[in-house]
Amino acid sequence: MVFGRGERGREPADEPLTLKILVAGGFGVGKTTMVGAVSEIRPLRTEESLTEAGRPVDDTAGVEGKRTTTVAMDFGRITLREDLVLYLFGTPGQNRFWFLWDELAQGALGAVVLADTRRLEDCFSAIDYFERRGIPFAVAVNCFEGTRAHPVEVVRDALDLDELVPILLCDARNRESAKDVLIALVSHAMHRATEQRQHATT
Ligand SMILES: Nc1nc2c(ncn2[C@@H]2O[C@H](COP(=O)(O)OP(=O)(O)OP(=O)(O)O)[C@@H](O)[C@H]2O)c(=O)[nH]1
Ligand SMILES: [Mg+2]
Repeated sequence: MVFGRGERGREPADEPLTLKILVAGGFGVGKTTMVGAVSEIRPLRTEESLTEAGRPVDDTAGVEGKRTTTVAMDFGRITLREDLVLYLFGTPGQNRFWFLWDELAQGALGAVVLADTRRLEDCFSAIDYFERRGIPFAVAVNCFEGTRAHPVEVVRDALDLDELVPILLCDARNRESAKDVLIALVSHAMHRATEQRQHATT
């Protein structure tokens, strides 16, 4: 028992690596939907009803069926491999909840920024937030039905994204599709961490 944890009957290698991932993006882009689609535990949600009073600030254009909005966070968990577990934190989409972001972002390995090509500008502030803090992120374009399919490189140009930032088309309601986004993000973040470590030692 090299690491002296034998008395608990578990080798350190038995403990999966747990990583914190944020799911961010503008209002109504599908963050809660994505966390719910991939989570293997019943996701924690903090939804409140959208009200008539909130109509001037809550722009539901494009998601007219939307009845609720996240007021604190979503929480879910997914085991990507037996040795790799992701804890997912969905952010609230509305600007009035920005004050929660710093707390949610603490210790995050990276973030998924969900985008809707009908309202691409809604994800600018999330992208700025992660770029400024050096938090790796991937952009996932949530393909709502009836929206024009834009090639990812067109979206990359429109968002002025670095060529290394992964950008994928997805369906936030679909588990496999959302999982692919998470895998792309984790590989990107790990790759960046390795590069930074190499830079630090040379
Ligand atoms: N057609 C379609 N509808 C979707 C998709 N993803 C989400 N929706 C719907 O779009 C609406 C918004 O989804 P949410 O997951 O609540 O969005 P959100 O980003 O968490 O919203 P806020 O927390 O209020 O910012 C819901 O009515 C979903 O059912 C999608 O891929 N396709
Ligand atoms: Mg939500």
